[in-house]
Amino acid sequence: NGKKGDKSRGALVVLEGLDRSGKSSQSRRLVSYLEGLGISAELWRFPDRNTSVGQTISSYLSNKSQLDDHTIHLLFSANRWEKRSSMEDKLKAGTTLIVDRYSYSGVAFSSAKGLNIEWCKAPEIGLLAPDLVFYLDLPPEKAAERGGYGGERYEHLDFQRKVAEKYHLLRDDSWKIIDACLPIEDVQKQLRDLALDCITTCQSGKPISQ
Ligand code: T5A
Ligand code: NA
Repeated sequence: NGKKGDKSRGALVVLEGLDRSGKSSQSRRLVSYLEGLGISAELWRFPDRNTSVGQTISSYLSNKSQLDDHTIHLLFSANRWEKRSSMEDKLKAGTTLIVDRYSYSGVAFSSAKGLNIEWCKAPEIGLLAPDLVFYLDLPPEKAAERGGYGGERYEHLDFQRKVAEKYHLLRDDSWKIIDACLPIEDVQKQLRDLALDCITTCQSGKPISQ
């Protein structure tokens, strides 16, 4: 770090929250905003449904297939592991990654089904640690009203309530809790300044951690 000729690295910024909390809307806007400032930024999302693991996950989420709870948990994790080295390469090359869901989703959703939370965390160990996590905080009842749930496996109010409880156990120093009840543009304004601060910190030599 800090060696002459080293390119400053990008930031790993994650958006988390219940289904319909606005993660995809906000991630897209944030990437456009950063690009507009001339900052190299890319939008990533998990599950990444394009890989073969991702297609298995997608089929499970749309109720086209059944899998044991442990098995699907490990597939969600594998879907992050298969992207780990390309994420690291991007960050080292100076690109900021705005990631729509990450390990916190993995642990919150599976433990909400009743799986042991420590067991759920284990396969995430060694993945890249986010520099910043935006938790889009929205009461489950409000989320359910938004555009209606589309019928994927986890889109039920009682289950989303359990997921919200699990998310609250996972909160750490990298988290910023954002009031996701606000209008889209107001939420976006808050994300922008916090993301820029984080990018500056990463550029000035904060190491990538696991
Ligand atoms: N999952 C995921 C696991 O179980 N384990 C894992 O490891 C991972 C990674 C699929 C499912 O997989 C689970 C979690 C999920 O159940 P997904 O493909 O990311 O995950 O699907 P969803 O999270 O369900 O994506 P959604 O599209 O439903 O939610 P978003 O992205 O949070 O919300 P968004 O931006 O699409 O907005 C939803 C609606 O609300 C409106 C939007 O216009 C849209 O209609 N909206 C607002 N309305 C009013 N005010 C605002 N501020 C608004 N922001 C957005
Ligand atoms: Na989404």
